[in-house]
Parts: sequence; C-alpha cells; structure tokens
Amino acid sequence: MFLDEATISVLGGYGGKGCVSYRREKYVPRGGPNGGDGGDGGNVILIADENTDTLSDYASDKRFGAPKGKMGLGKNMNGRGGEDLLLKVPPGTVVTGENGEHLADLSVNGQKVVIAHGGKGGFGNSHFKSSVRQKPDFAELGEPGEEKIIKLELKLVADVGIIGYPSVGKSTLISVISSAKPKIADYPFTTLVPNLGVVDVEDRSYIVCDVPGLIEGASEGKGLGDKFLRHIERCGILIHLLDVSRALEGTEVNAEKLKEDYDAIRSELEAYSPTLSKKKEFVILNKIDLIAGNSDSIETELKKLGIDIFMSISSATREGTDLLTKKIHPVVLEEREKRVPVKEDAGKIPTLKPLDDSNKMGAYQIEKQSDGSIIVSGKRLEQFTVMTDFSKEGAIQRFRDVLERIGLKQTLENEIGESEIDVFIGGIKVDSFI
Ligand SMILES: Nc1nc2c(ncn2[C@@H]2O[C@H](COP(=O)(O)OP(=O)(O)OP(=O)(O)O)[C@@H](O)[C@H]2O)c(=O)[nH]1
Ligand SMILES: [Mg+2]
Repeated sequence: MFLDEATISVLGGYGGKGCVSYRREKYVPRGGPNGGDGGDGGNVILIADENTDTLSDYASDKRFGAPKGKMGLGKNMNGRGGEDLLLKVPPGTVVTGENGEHLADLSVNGQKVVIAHGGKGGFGNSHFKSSVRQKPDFAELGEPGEEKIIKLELKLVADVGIIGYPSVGKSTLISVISSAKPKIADYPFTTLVPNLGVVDVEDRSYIVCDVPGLIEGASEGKGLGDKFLRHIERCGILIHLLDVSRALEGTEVNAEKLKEDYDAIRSELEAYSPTLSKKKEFVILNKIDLIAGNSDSIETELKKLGIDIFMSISSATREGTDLLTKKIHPVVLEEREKRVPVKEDAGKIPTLKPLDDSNKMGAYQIEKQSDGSIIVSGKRLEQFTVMTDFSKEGAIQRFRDVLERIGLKQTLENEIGESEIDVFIGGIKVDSFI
C-alpha cells in the first residue's frame, strides 16, 4: 500500500440575503412586501473520478470555496443559487475530519458526497407578512456555508509489480521511471520491503511497485519469501525482469540460462496462487548496455525457447525505459478498469449526517461558562440567529417571538435577572435583543 494524502479546507457558499421591497401601487406610497428570497450557497462536493490518479492537485491549493447564492430582488424575484463546486478525487479516497472522524469512503467511480453544505438563502420580506405585520421592514440574512478541514487519503494498490531474481535491476528501473529513490546495490536482497513510485505518462500516472527479489522456493518462504508474493498478487500487471549479466559467458549470452531464470520465477508464481500466475506479464530483458545494445539475436533465441521478450532495455543508461512506460500505459488502464466495479447508485449523493430532531428550533442546549456567560447551541436555532438582521426592529421582534415560542426567552430571563450577563447563540451575542 502506498499512501497519498492531502489536507484541505472546504467552504460551502454563503447564502444570499433576502430582499426588503414593496409593491408600487397607485396612490399608495408603499404597497405590500414583495422582497424575494436569497439563493442558497453552493455545496462543495467530492466526486470519485477514474481519470484522476493522485491527490497531487490538492498539494498546493488548500482552500476550496463554493460560490455564494445571489441576493433576492424586488417583485418576489428569488436570487439564483450558487453552483456546486465539484472536487475530483481518485477512486479509493478516504475522507476524514479534523479530529480523525471518518466522513466518507469514495471507492467507486462516480460516487459523490456533499462535504460542505452551502448556507441557506435568507427569506425576503414578503415571507414575514402577517395580520399584525402588514409591511415587514426586514428580511433574513444569508447563512454562512459550512466550513471544514478535511484529510484526503488515497490507499493505492500498485498498477504494475516489477519482479525477478535478486540484483536483476528492479530498484534501478523504478528509480529511473518514477519518483521513487530506493537503495540500489550489487548484492542480493538489497530491497527488503516493496517500494512504490508514481510514473507519469503524459497527463496520467500509475503506480509501480518494486518487490524484493524472488528465488527458488520463494512460495515456500525462502529468501524474503511469500511475504511479498501476496503483495504482487494485488498488482494489476507484472514486469518480469531478466538480467543479461546472469547469462553472460565471455561476450556471449546463454539464452538457456535466461530461460532457466524465467521458468524458476514462473513456477514460484504458479505454486503460490493461480491468480498470480494468470496475471498479465511483460518480460523485459535488462542490462543490454553490457552487450552493447545487441539484443536482437537473444530475443530470437528466447522466442524459440517459448519466451516473448516485450522489450530490451538498460536501466543503467535508460535505453528504452521511457518507451516502456508509454507502451504499457494502455494495458495498465485496461486492467485498472477491471479492478474498479461501478455500482448502479454511484451517482446518488448521500448526506453526511441524516437530519434528525436536533434540527428543530426547540432542540438546544444551554451551557454556563466559568466567566458567567451563557452559550446556547442548537443547529436550527443557530442558523436562525445568524440569519437574523439585528439592525432592523422588525427582525428583532421576530427573533423575540421565536425565542418566546420555544421557551428560551423565559429561561434566559430567569438566568440573567437584572445582571449583565453575555448570552451567545452560536457565535452571536444576543443579550441585548432578548
Ligand atoms: N550494467 C548495468 N547494471 C545495472 C543495470 N540495472 C541495474 N544494474 C546494477 O545491478 C545491480 C543491482 O541493481 P538493483 O536495482 O539494486 O537490483 P534489484 O533487482 O533491485 O536487487 P534486489 O533488491 O537485491 O532484489 C546494481 O549494481 C545496479 O547498478 C543495467 O541496466 N545495466
Ligand atoms: Mg532492489
């Protein structure tokens, strides 16, 4: 497993303000209220997208805000909602909150989740007309959007596994085709744990895994053994490296020796598991710099022995390594497709927290602080408060009415009495409006 991660902050769009406006009627200076509602702010939505391979887009940009809702206008015209902001992440991305709480698992292509809701648009003044309030002079403010810091983690399974005997040049190859910087040395078992690297081809990338060397008996635990065969089992395709230097006799290459090497590794794969042995495999001849690049005749001989060499390369001089990453690219994508099943309901957007009773105006909690101040919290009540325009007398009156209806006014008055105590609903100081 290879971990790619990023921490970003996401901000839902602000809701648009409601509008205060009145109908124009002949001979009536101010007709009835006709202020439209503000539009809702856009949501920030994460979407699993199979054309996205890494979280590198989130390495430099850190803040993502959805657009605001437009404010309401006269003649009961409602403001337009802010558009949703879609953030693409690779399938396999796990989302956690600031305190490590699990928020979402975007495993399937097309799967979406609303990660930060936009704020609600405020009601225009036409909403507040009643028998006692013919011409309300106030409207609601827009609600701020949700703000969150989230951690994205991609648990990658390698697309390509590089296998072969010890010292055939597996680590050297991954070091020239990817960003990985593994230890390279001319003794067996230099690599003790798998290394992963990201290979970039045009604007796509894939993950390559360099596994510790295999030897006869690996499937029974010899060498570094079966520990890593399980790892290889999860790779999409295999690059099987054959090393010219193991078969050099003077200046000649003994093709039979290479076949022996090849067969030995193949029988370990077969002994380990049928899944592993059926994996698509590209056989690559490495270290051709040692034979001055003259690989044609060996390739022909190996073909006679039943081994198809896909390409001959030199990891040391980089001859053919770039071409190799390009040539296997389409196959990598094909195999990846097979691994990611698309669920029918992948496009449906789940809400992170289902609505429950705590969304009601009357569901609140009162907490006394050590400095004597009082903090009232409750989701709907806080939303209502933040959307109240305290610069307008009518809005303050409505605020009082609501607090009275839910019994909060009385409770607070009992608490406060004649004293001057600060009272907050959410983050807003409200004691002067009770
Ligand atoms: N001449 C030549 N030497 C190479 C080439 N590729 C790798 N080597 C050398 O071969 C030796 C082994 O290379 P590594 O990349 O460590 O081999 P490995 O397959 O990762 O080995 P283990 O991790 O021990 O299984 C090193 O000395 C490399 O410099 C090549 O294309 N040509
Ligand atoms: Mg190595």
